[in-house]
Amino acid sequence: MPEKITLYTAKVCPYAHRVELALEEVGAPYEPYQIDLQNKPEWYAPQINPASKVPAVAYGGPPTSPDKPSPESTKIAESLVLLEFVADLYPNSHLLPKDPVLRAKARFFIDAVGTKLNPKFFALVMRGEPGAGEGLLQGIEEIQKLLPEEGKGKYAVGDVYTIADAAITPFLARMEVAIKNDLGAFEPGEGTKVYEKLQGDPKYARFRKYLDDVKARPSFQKTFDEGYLVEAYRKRYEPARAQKKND
Ligand SMILES: N[C@@H](CCC(=O)N[C@@H](CS)C(=O)NCC(=O)O)C(=O)O
Repeated sequence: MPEKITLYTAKVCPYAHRVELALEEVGAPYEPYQIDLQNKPEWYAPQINPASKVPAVAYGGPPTSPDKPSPESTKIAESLVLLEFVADLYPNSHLLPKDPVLRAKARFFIDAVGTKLNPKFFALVMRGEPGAGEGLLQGIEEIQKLLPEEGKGKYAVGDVYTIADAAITPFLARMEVAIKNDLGAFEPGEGTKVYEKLQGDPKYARFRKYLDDVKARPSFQKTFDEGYLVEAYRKRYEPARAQKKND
C-alpha cells in the first residue's frame, strides 16, 4: 500500500499538471498543495525542492500539514521522474504497460514531447519568436506521426492511456488555450491564425482526434481549470502588448 503523497503544484504549471493526471489516472489518494510561483513560501526550497520548482512530492513520513513538511518524508521532484514514480507505486495500473516494447514506445514519445514539441510551444507562446507559429505546427506534425493510426489505438502508444499521454496533455491543453484566445508573447492575430489552421486543415485530423480523446478523460476534466488559465495568460501577456502599442 503506497504511503501518503503530498503534491506541491500550481494550476498554471504544465509540468505539475502531468503528475496530477498520473495520480488521478491510478486513483491514488494525494493531497495537492498550491504554491504561488510569484510568492513562494520561504520553507519551500529548503524543505521541499532546492530547485524551487513545482512539481514536487513529499512521500511518506508522519502526518503533517503540507506547509509544515516533515524531514522524515522523502522529497522527489521533476515531473518525468514523478510520472515513473507513480507508475512504480501502482504497478498494476495501466500507466506503464508491462510489455517492454510499449514501455520503450511510451518513453520515446515522451522524449519527442521534450525535443520536438515543447521548444516550439515555448518559442511561440512565451517568446513570440518570428515564424514560431509555423514551427509549432511542424512540431505537432512530428507528434502526429508517432500516434497510432485511427482505429489502431486512441492514445500515444495504443488503446491504453500511459505516462506518455500524461506527459503531453498539459502542454497541448495550454497551447490550445493560448492560440484559441490569441494570448501569448506573439503578435496579435498569430495565435488565432495557428488555431484556425489546426482546426481546419484535414492534415491535422489525427492530432485533433487525439487531443479530444485525452481531454475527455475524467483525470483531465477534474484537473484542468481553463478559466483560471485564460485569466493567468491575460495577466501575463496583455500588459506587454499594451506597452508595445504605446511605444
Ligand atoms: N524540469 C522541471 C520543470 C518544472 C518547472 O519549470 N516548473 C516551473 C513552473 S511551470 C517552476 O516551478 N518554476 C519556478 C518559478 O517559477 O520560480 C519538471 O519537469 O518538473
